[in-house]
Amino acid sequence: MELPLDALEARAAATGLQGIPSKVRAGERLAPADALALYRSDDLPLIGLLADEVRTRLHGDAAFYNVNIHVNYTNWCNKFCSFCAFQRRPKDEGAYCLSPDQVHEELSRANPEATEVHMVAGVWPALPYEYYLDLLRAAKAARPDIHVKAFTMVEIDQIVKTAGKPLPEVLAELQEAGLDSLPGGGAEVFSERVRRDLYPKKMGAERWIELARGIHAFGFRTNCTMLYGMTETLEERVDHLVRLRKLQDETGGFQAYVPLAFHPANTGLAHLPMPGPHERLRSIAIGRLFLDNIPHVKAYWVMLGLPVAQMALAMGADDLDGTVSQERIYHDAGAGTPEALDRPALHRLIREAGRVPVERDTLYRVRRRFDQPEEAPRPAPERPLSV
Ligand code: V47
Repeated sequence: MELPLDALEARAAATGLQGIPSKVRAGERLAPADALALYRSDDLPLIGLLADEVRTRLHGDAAFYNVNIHVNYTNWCNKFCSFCAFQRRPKDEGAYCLSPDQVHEELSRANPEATEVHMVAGVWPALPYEYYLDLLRAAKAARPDIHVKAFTMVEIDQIVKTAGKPLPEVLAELQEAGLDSLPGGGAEVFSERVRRDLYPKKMGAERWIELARGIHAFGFRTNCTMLYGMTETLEERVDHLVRLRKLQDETGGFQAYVPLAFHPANTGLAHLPMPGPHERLRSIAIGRLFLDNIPHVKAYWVMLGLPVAQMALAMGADDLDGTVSQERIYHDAGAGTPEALDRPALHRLIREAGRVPVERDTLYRVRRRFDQPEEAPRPAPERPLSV
């Protein structure tokens, strides 16, 4: 139900958000100054309500998820980002690098219902180009019908350097070997100031954007992310969103925006607090309101925690990601969420939020819509939930 606009504007006027409800109701694009006002405002109920209006317009009562598997094929990494708990040097304790055969075995044993494997990892320049091609071939050999969503822009940058070939040629060879689409990671926050301070060995915004542009032009879909809650300012968060929206105007290649809350445990920034539930929900809602050209906003439950992910469905998110399993990046950084959720658990989360579970494939084609509630609700996951 849409509330009367004058009531929304009256509330907005009291909390410094005047004019924003009218723009949202009219489907008018928000200005960067509006995004900044939303980030500065404490009025989460109003921001969430506006974002929910946009979500309803786009997706009705549907909340999407997929059945997927995560494979973090190596934690060897030479980027040494201070926000990362996953990275290791090859001789460090806990370092690993899966062979293509091991990936094959892992996927052969994984959930037979999975329609997607999400495969990302650290960057180690000594790994040969053939290794990446063999990983993809191994995934497809184990599961010929699975959609392989793999490699962040940071990995692609390294693969292109290792291959010594132009991007389109590399993409064609990766596609031939089994690559179907790419996830959204590696963007962190586009601020050059934050990059120099916290992840100076990683590529800057210009290169990330150049690669995403080339990948979209080639024909692959990707997602996009923003890692927030480190030392970036609110202005820098807005600048990140502006750049994503601009690129999407140009290419249309982003399917979903996934705001990623910083997890400090076991990282070089362990003294920082994790963004609280209020901030996590606000980031979802602002993403929905500002990124008017990106169809989906994902509440990645592994990172948000289950209660916040569920509430995010009422504040602009239309997607929970998937069943997931074997995820290491967030669990190494202290995420208290379960290792995986099965389909009934995801359905329960979605139904409790008043939405209808819709299983999608990676490209958001609907596989099944579950209008009828399941007969027997399943018990809650055994591990404690993080909030
Ligand atoms: O690239 C790493 C971030 C990303 C931490 O596209 C951290 O569908 C918070 O991109 N705290 C990987 N964030 C995850 C990712 C992702 C996840 C789910 C779905 C999709 C998608 C993409 O996680 C990394 C980095 O930006 N990250 N360490 C940390 N300590």
